[in-house]
Amino acid sequence: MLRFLTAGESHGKGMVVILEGLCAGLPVDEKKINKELKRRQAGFGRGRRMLIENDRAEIISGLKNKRTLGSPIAILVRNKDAGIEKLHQVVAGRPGHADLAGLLKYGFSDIREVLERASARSTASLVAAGALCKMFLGEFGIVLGSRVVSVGGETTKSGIFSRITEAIEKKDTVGGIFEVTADNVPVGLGSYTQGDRRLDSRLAAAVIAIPGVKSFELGLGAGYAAGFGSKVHDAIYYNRKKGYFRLTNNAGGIEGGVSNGEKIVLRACMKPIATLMRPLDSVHIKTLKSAKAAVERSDTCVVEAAGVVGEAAAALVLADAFLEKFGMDSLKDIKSSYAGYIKRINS
Ligand code: EPS
Repeated sequence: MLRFLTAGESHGKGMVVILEGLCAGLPVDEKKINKELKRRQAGFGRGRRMLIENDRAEIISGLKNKRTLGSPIAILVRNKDAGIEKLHQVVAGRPGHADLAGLLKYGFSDIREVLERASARSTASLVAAGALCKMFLGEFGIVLGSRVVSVGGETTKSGIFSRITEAIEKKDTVGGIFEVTADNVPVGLGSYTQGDRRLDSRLAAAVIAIPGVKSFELGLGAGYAAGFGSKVHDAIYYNRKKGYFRLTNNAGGIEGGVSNGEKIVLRACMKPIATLMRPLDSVHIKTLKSAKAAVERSDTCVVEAAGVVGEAAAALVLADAFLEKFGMDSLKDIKSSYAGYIKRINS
């Protein structure tokens, strides 16, 4: 239903996204997109690049009078630091980055040609597209949010802060876990009928596609491995006021690949950024002699920003599944289809 493509190099003219398949008639508030872009740039541990950039969305197509036309929506986020042609060569791959594999795969002689596109700057495009999806989902009361669960194994605010400070002082980097939630998702998005239709497989693919994400969990996640079935599954209850309900949500809002009406809760691990100011051993790609990995300006910790990107990834999947269930052409039609469905569910 919903497709998107991103383009752009980290120090090229800008980051681009085309989102196709969003219905006509959706009111679009550009300020909300910029707010999301700003959230992505924030967080303790972000690098100096974020002091240079002030990401703003320029909507190139797909709108008239601040409403979607149902045609592809193109958004440009310009880079202020756009000197790609003048940047120095990179000759020793950073362990953990796409550098070496990308160099060998595409037959380049400069790692710069890999890292410009492999950069997590591409997530600005994703967040811009996700912001539109959040606006669409908001029409139906669906609200997404995120939080940092842990950084470097620390789970308290002060512990997280000191772990990042420690990494800054040691010229190291640190990763962590972020959580994304979606409230008010109706029962019935996604399907158990085919693997690629499952809402959980679609969310997993979207979240794992975020640069640096190494694991994905839904609800209790790996915790399911430790408990008996009688202790981990969410018992079902019913009363006239609430309809069906649960007292627990270990499933994270999805059963059998279908949303079950509970809050969607997913978690993902963001690895420590691969660019180290005290670099690991690597190999010089011209001499093949031992060398220290390239040192580039980078971030110390991006777990908070990754949560914002995770929200965007989840919003794209949920909007897609929503359009699939309720129609995709006009917001008005989707609203009546949704109202009819909710009426049937409630009866
Ligand atoms: C990023 C921009 C990049 C990095 C970071 C994310 O800017 P620069 O490379 O000019 O410092 O700060 O990218 C990476 C962590 C990475 O591994 O590529 C951004 O806009 O989020």
